[in-house]
Amino acid sequence: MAVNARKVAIIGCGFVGSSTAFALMQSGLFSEIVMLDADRKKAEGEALDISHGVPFSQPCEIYAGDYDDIADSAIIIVTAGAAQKPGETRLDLIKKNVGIFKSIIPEIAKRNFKGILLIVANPVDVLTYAAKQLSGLPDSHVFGSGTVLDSARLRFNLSEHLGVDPRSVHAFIIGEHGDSEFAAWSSANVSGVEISRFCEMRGFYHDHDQAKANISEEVKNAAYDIISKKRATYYGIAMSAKRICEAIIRDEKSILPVSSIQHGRFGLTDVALSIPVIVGKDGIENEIPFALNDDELKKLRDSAETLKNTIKSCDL
Ligand code: 6V0
Repeated sequence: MAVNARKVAIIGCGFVGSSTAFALMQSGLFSEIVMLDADRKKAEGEALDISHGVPFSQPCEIYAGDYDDIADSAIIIVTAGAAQKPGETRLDLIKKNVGIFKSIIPEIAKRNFKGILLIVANPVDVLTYAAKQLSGLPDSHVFGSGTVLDSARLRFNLSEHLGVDPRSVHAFIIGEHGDSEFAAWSSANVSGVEISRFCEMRGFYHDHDQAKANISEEVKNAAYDIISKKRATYYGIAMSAKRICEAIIRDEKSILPVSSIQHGRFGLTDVALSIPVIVGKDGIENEIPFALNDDELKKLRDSAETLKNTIKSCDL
């Protein structure tokens, strides 16, 4: 089916799906937003509520639909799934959410969908791998939000620490979106200035390593922290999903740490995880020669191993 470049669909209209629709309505990227949920009334209510913001934004039709309505979307964003409960790890959710994906993804595939499938539900790396297996779409067209949110949290925390615009901070969290993720400090910089040098410029002369460790721990625990305070996280991920849609729809060739199926980079295959890639109208367009030191390479391989073991434990 031909793709309508101005149309996006969101499957799962809970906290994350509806916040994403709200962010996309304001972005002006799309003229049609279709919302689909197992609870049709929920999708209808969210679509109506968000539509009432349109007079303050740009013309956009937002409505609840079914699978026939979404088959020609440029992007289908999948947020359907059980949310993480306090004390539960992302990987605990796997069995429930793989089951949900087995009911959703074949519905998309059988309608000859030609657009991009953006996975947001958790555990996002495992579900990205599952979506690829279940959809039969090209690897470049199936990817997850991965560590785009975690990298935004890292950039934000660093920007607060260093007193600089987060947009000038270039730093990535890579690997699993979850407990085995880590900050790739060896390549982190503030517009070309190495992080430790920037710290010194701000008058922090000691314990750079401790400060970095504290910041990466805060990032890793951010979701747990927010969930313990307000039960769910949704605004940060909504902005992350919007950012990824922008890169695709405007063919920006942006470098983003989305979760992608690996084809041998750093010796990794048969797993989806986040290492920065170029994202544009054709989805994942190119890998980049992202440099890792020995310690980071080991962490990345350990993270991949964790994910592979999880993938093995689900019936895919
Ligand atoms: P929620 O508010 O419970 O919403 C989930 C929605 O999915 C509900 O409205 C359900 O009715 C719907 N749903 C369930 N099964 C189906 C189905 N088969 N078809 C259609 N709709 C269905 O959860 P919330 O929105 O808070 O979270 C959604 C998912 O996003 C969870 O897996 C979270 O863990 C995940 N997140 C991922 C993040 C990331 O960085 N990738 C960040 C935050 C949350």
